[in-house]
Amino acid sequence: MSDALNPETPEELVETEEEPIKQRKNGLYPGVSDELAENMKSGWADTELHDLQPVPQAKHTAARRAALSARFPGERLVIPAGNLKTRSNDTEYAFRASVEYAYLSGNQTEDGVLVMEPAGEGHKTTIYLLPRSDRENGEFWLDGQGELWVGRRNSLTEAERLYGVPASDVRELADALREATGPVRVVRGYDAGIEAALADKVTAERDEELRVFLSEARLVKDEFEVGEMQKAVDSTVRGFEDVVKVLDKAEATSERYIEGTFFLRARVEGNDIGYGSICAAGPHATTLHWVRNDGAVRSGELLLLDAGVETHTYYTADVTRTLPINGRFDELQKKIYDAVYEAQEAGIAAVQPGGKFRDFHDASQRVLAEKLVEWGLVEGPVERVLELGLQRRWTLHGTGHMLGMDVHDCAAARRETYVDGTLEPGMCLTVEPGLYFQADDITVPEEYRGIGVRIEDDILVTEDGNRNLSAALPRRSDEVELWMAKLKG
Ligand SMILES: [Mn+2]
Repeated sequence: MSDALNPETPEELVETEEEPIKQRKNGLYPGVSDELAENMKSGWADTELHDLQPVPQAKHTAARRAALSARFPGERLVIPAGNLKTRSNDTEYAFRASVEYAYLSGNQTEDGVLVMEPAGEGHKTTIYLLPRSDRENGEFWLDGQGELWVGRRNSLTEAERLYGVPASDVRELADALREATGPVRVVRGYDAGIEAALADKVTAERDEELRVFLSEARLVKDEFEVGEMQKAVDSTVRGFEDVVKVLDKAEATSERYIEGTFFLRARVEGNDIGYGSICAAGPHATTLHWVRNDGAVRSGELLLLDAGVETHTYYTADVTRTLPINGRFDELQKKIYDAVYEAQEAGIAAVQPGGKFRDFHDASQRVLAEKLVEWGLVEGPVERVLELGLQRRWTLHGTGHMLGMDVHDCAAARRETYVDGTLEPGMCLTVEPGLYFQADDITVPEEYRGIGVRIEDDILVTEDGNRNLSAALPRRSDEVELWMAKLKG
């Protein structure tokens, strides 16, 4: 990429502490000749797009805003997208808009802010964005956020067409918010500038109520969201197939080959991976969030791959398969795998509308506790093990979570609507039991040590039961072997 060291870059564009490029607006750029400055103002075609259609989710975002409006009548609601975060010097981390903002607007642009202002019985919504760069004042090519550097933006008129709400210049928003009167709430944690402008008007308690409402609003997915979830899962299925096809290359290199292979699929078909891929070969499978992915991949061991593609609209899959690297489970691997499979079957069967969220966890844990007692790893009876939670030395984590725009979606929802809540059609969650025998666990026979198995699928609650969105990936041990044999050719 081009930077300050590039000899083509005029010396005066080097960012200094005293005078960051972003602040050098409205002319007077030392070292730029008047002739060049004048020359750069003109000779640019009008590229305004006149035939834009609304984004596909526009009618759904309108319904979501209507629900929010009804919950907070008469109050100004401020939902920021967030700002770029510096990685080093003038490079930034890849930007991901806040889910609250993307959910309500359909837009994902840095520095964007959605404002819902009380009007009549409801609210008037405005999306605040950085408009197209001004060619007259030089910001187009001299400012770090100039379109010449970061690419063409939508004009505010284009944004209105795309998102179905009026659009305004975000640079004027902080002042407007400072001057505004009346009750206001902001989604915190994304935009320090906007929060500072509202500092003496908001309280943490009231802002938290807004955040909780938006988290709970996402518990039940609408039709558009379910379609996006399926897209995310379908791409993820292809990513898993990609990985099986290159296991020999991973054996020749490291887990990184698996990570890179899945990432390629995620970037080509979606926006990104939904979370750091866990590419855990051999004993790494017993580390729940193994994302270093720098270990050896060995024939005869298992690969635990936990990965998900995120769609362009931010919906992510979250799928795990535990695969024999050489294509065949050995006897002990199969025994442990089949136990986890049985636990997952029991868990999936417990995902029912009207049932408790907790039911699938309890169903899976019971099966795993039974197996551990049966294998002599923990003393029965099973009821005692479950009551004391003794199975958890090897089952380690909860059996699943809500899934959507965040991999652990709806995290701010209250206990009574989520963890202690009741399942409803349109909810989407993972069922992911596992068994993990740490390499240094001397309470289990030596041959168990270093084996970790998890199977994770994405389950939609339907009117009459559930649908496994990731059913295209085989789960039963014999079907996994057949599938791998076919892919490896
Ligand atoms: Mn998960």
